[in-house]
Amino acid sequence: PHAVRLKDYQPPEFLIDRVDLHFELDPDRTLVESILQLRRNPAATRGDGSLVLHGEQLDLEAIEIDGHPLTGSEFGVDQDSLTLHRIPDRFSLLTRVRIHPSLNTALEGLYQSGDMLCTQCEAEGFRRITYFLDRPDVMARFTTTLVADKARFPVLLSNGNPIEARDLDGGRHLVRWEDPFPKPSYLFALIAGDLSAIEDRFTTASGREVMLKIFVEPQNVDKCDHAMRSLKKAMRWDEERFGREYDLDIFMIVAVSHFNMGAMENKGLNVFNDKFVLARPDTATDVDFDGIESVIAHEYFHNWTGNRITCRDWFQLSLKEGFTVYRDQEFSADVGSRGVKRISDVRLLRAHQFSEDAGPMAHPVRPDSYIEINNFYTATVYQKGAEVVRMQANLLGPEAFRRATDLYFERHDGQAVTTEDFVRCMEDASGCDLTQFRRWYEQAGTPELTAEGEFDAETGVYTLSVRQFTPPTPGQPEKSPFHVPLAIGLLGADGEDLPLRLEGESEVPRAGTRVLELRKEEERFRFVGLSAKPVPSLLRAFPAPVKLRFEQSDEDLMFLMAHDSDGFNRWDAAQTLMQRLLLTLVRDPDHVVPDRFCDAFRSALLDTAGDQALLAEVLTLPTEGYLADQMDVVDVDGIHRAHAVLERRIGECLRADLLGVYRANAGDGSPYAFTPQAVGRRAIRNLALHYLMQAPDAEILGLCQDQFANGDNMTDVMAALSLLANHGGTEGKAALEAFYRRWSKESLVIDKWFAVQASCSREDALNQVLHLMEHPDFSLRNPNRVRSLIGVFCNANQVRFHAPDGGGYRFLADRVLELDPLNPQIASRLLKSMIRWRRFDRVRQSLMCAELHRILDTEELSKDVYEVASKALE
Ligand code: DPP
Ligand code: ZN
Repeated sequence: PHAVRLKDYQPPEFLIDRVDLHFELDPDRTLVESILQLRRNPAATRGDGSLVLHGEQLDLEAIEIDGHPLTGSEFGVDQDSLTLHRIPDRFSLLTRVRIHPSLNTALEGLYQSGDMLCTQCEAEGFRRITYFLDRPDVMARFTTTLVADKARFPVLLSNGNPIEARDLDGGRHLVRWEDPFPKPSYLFALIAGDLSAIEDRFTTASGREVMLKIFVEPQNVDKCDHAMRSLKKAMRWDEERFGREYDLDIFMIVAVSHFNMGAMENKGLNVFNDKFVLARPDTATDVDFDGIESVIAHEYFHNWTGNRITCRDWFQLSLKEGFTVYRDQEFSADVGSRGVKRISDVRLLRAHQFSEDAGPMAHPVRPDSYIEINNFYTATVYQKGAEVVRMQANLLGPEAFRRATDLYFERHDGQAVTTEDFVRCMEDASGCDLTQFRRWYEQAGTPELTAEGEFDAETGVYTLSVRQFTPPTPGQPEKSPFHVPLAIGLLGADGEDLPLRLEGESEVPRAGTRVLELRKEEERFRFVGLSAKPVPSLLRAFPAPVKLRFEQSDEDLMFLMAHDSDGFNRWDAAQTLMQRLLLTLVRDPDHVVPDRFCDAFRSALLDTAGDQALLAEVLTLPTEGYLADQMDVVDVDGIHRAHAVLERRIGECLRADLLGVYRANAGDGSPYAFTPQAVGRRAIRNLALHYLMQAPDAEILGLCQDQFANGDNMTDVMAALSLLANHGGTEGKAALEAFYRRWSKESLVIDKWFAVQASCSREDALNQVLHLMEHPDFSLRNPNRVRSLIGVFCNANQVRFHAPDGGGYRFLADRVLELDPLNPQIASRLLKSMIRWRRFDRVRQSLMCAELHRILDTEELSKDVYEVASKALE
């Protein structure tokens, strides 16, 4: 397999103005007739007179140019292309191919999910449907005609507006769709099935009436209300915040149960993993409700950031994904709790993106090469990409940023562009110089800031020195300094923010946060006019995706935890304190958890003034995985033990207070509501139960069993089930059995049942997982099921996955090799849990290495798995 490089980009030699597709749908054998209107691209250099179209796994039955069938010498076909020799500058190409949806286990192109047929074309799936220039800078107008058996497939959907529907002979029917907007092939979609829909309407700001429909399998029609509410909220928000209106007469969402990704923003016809559509209070948790709201918004927002304006090539993926993630994060912050949203986004970034940046697959937000693009739908492109947009928004300020996005939409509507075009709009609308800032797109790696503070009591000057260093990443041994916005505050002895006046400034600014800009490798900031040594609060609201090293005493951290006006930094101070204590416990198992830690924890717990959801975040320990990232050599068992010791200690020494919090936050009998207040109440209550259950007596166990049996919503039931399963014994077993009996018909709930067992840290976890692979409900063909059992075990059960006998590694490699021929995307995604092998001790290193070699030595690996395994071993 060879790498594709950004520097080799060439504009397409031909453009496609119109596409007419005609499908005769059949799960085993679908006929696809395509008529393309092609013309030479005036902006391209002339090649050798032939044209190569993409196409994979297509049985070609007919081919014509301008109505004339081609002879064998006029074209050539191989595994992944169709070459036309000697072509005119403008012509119409007809091809007729057969494809086989029921055999398509990769879930790319047209495939079967249960009884329906559906498509996934991003990034390069359209070439499995017909011959095409399957690249995002070829934008065409599509008309799609679908013909199928009417009883079996009464609903036939594609992009755009429906323009014709009629019955045909033989029990078949025909539906025709027309999409007036030019689009790249990756945004094509079709759906055929026996589906039910809920409907609603939306009137846009300019008075356009839009029909909204969510299609699901009939048994799920009672689980769509939350998705519809979320959609309408997102549509309104995008009008208000970004001035973006919807542009077709109909907007459709379809829930599919076999899906590689979260969801897909196809024009006018978003196709979703059903996990991000279906929710009822008794089947879905608060986390699920939250995920649905943000993924519905994300895909809807793509209509402008992705569809109307798309990517020139796949190296620009973050142009649409980073920006759209930023937009969905802002949406969630506006409709929910901004502080909690920021914390959970940063938690995710630190857990996944920072570790990606520190591993063998590290790449810039705009990568410069790939072997398989599907491997680059990453935390770096998505989450770090969103941070890079956020930094620009903050550097410009809200008004200039809005002018800049308006300019972007106006200047590039209907085009396929680059991240450079985006940054230029930011500059042109604001006058800011982002020359150095562009390095955030070009250089991989997480910058490490080292800060030092010094107070001179005589002059009243506080000097903050900041150095930046970015460690080498594959292919980038040396880095240039980044342009880093630093939002900081200084607290006085009373806990209030002080005014931050830099040396040389005559005016005294208002007290509060100030944004400094770090551009050099090392800079010094001198704050004057201070009467006593302040307590610094650095990186407020996390202004840049960086790591910070700053020696701050436990006392200062506790002070920040209690007083910082920035909620994010109150949380971060608590996390740093807990992390310090946990790492001390890892190094020294005899270390005693100090009383003052429990006191600080208690006073935070009993502070009823604040937001409960925020409090739950503050009082949640860093995960074992995150602690692992803080060590030079991961001590898997030490971390697990330390984590357990601290959780048990909290449960014991705060028993009465935790019980009080548990009781005080019981529901008031009103029905489930997905509001920030109600979510916060459940979060803090379940966190209290979590600590109490670390060393439960009969009373606590009884509470947990009662919550499991009588909880009226899945958030509470799942919290209790997970605690009981970890507790084990007859109680754990009984709960798991009861849960399965109750929910055996609800596939998304059964995913939770698999996941809870896969994440169980009991010693026999791997055996349990192996046993569950034999369960009649387990299937390697369903990505959600694979992720629930195998993915959760390998990623969320650190101590068992990394068992010193190598059993976890062998298990993962076996699964990767089993999955690769079926679904390479899912196989390679799983394999990523083993690529950071260098961070472990020698024994584990060699065990992981051996498994990676075993994979790499296997014949006929997919490009997906080959790329990950080979880069891991480089
Ligand atoms: N559907 C995926 C997403 O929205 C890829 N575009 O992120
Ligand atoms: Zn997206």
